[in-house]
Amino acid sequence: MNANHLWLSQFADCLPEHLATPMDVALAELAAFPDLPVALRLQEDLGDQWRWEQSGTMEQLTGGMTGLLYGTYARIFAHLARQPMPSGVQSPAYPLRMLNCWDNLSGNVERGYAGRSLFFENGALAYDPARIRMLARLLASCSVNVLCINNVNVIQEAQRLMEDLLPDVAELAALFRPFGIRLMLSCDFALPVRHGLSTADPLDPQVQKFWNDRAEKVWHAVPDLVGFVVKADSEHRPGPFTYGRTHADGANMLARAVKPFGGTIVWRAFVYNCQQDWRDTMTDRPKAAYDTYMPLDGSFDDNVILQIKNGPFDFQVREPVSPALLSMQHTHLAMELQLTQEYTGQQIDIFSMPPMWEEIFHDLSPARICSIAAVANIGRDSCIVGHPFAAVNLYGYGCIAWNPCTKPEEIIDTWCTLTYPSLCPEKHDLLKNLLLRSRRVYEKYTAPLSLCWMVVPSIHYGPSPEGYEFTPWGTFNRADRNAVGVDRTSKGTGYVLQYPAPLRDLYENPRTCPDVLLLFFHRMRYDTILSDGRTLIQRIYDDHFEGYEEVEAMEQDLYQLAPLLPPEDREQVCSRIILQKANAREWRDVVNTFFHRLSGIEDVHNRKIYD
Ligand code: GCW
Repeated sequence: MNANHLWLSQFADCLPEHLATPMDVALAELAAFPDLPVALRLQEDLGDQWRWEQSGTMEQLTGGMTGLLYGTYARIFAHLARQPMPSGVQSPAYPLRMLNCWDNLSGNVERGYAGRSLFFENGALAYDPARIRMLARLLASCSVNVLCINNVNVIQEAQRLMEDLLPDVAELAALFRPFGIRLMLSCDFALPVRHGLSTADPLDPQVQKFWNDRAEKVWHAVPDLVGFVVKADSEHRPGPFTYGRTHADGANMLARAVKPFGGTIVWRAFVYNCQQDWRDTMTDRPKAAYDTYMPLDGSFDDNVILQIKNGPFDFQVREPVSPALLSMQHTHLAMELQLTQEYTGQQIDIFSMPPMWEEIFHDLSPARICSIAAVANIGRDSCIVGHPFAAVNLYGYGCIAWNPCTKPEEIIDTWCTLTYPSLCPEKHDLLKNLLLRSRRVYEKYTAPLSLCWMVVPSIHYGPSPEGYEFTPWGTFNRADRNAVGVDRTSKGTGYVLQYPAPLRDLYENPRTCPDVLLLFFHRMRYDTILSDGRTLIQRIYDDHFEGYEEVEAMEQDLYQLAPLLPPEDREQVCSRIILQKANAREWRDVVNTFFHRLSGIEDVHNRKIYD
């Protein structure tokens, strides 16, 4: 594999193999651009930071070891995209810019749509070092600096990564190190039990000793490991609840074990009752994270980061910001995004995420969190990310992890320029606009008005209006012949009360609640008149029809673009848009028919809805 992939398309195909430091990588990258007269000046204490200065025809980049690397990529990108360099010291918003891989040791990737694991096969580490270097280069070029290599569901012997496979993990870590990328491991809370202890109770001294010893072994093998990611008491994973302990007890026990080595515990807050009785209307899944963690605010150790998904459910097409992210004041918080398109088209349908992230950061001040993480969308497929355009999400994630205020237009524009430099301005804009609107289009044909979870259970692709309705997952729409949605206002489940003002008041009132979030917060009759004068049912019909038509328009745009793309991308893009169109048609007809049958209300435009 060479660099003619993704956004490094104009870079040297390969870097020399034995580069020891990020500065070596920076120099090697610059060597391919002899027109750039950039001198690098190392100032160790600057770390990730860098500063670019010009005097006459000479340029100087000053930075810490990794800062020089990031500054170098910024300089080359600016050169290729013909953009100015920023002045002053550049520093990242978040010191840990994490990518979480959900890779299993079997080689399978949970919710992966880009092929098998880049790291594992058959229960062991198995990779092509050249590919790993390529991945490291891609990640470093967009500032990602932490990689958790294994699935948060630690299954199938994955515990061995902290046992006999540690030397192999160390070898992999060495490949990433020159690119300023450090590894993390997901760990199983019940590991002590696997080693013969009768308990994993975090307050048990034997358990504490077990983890202290384990941490010593792990850091001995990989001295710059960032730490452990933990999914506990979530979707049947073991955790402190089994022993009547809190999540602060569990996280702090691990945090104390890793502290002597400078380690961090990233504790995931994805905790809810996944065995809910659908008859129970009092339990409301989105309330779970806040209810579990707010009482613990302030009781986590300094080296614990609580990692909270961006929304209170689970990476749906649209969700409000998780109230736990907005409310916890005395805990280090990380926000978790999902690049792999589990609910957002599975790298078949085009879904460009930066516009969605901009909305999140509209409600969530970037300073509320101290780190950021994203579930990776990478795998062994030739283009690494499944769909060539899905690369904009990986690249874009790096951009916002460095600066969450980066505009979606800027991210997508630069990505298009770097990836497809030969497009004329007209075609460049065609692609850029297609990507910019892709999320809204997908939302219209799958989940208008935040009508989420009408998806085929387990696989999460394609429509199934009642697929989750009578299941234990807490994901109900409760559609009947008159109305749809769950009342999450103060008169309903009370979820809205978890928000601080003014968001709480905005969402509480259906007249001020943004249309796109209406059915998240409110149960509404089909004949309710919405802000634009249309009824709720008409909006459901219209959005599904429009969504499909907009996919047809995207297809036309792609047929104009396709001949100009590299052959491999052309083939992928053209075959996938056909699948996307079939998917959109299915969503349109299934969901419209479902509501038509239930409500008996006709489409005012008399379009074809099935009986
Ligand atoms: O949405 C669910 C996914 C699971 C995932 C889980 C999580 C890794 O369907 O596949 O497990 O979220 O985030 O832990």
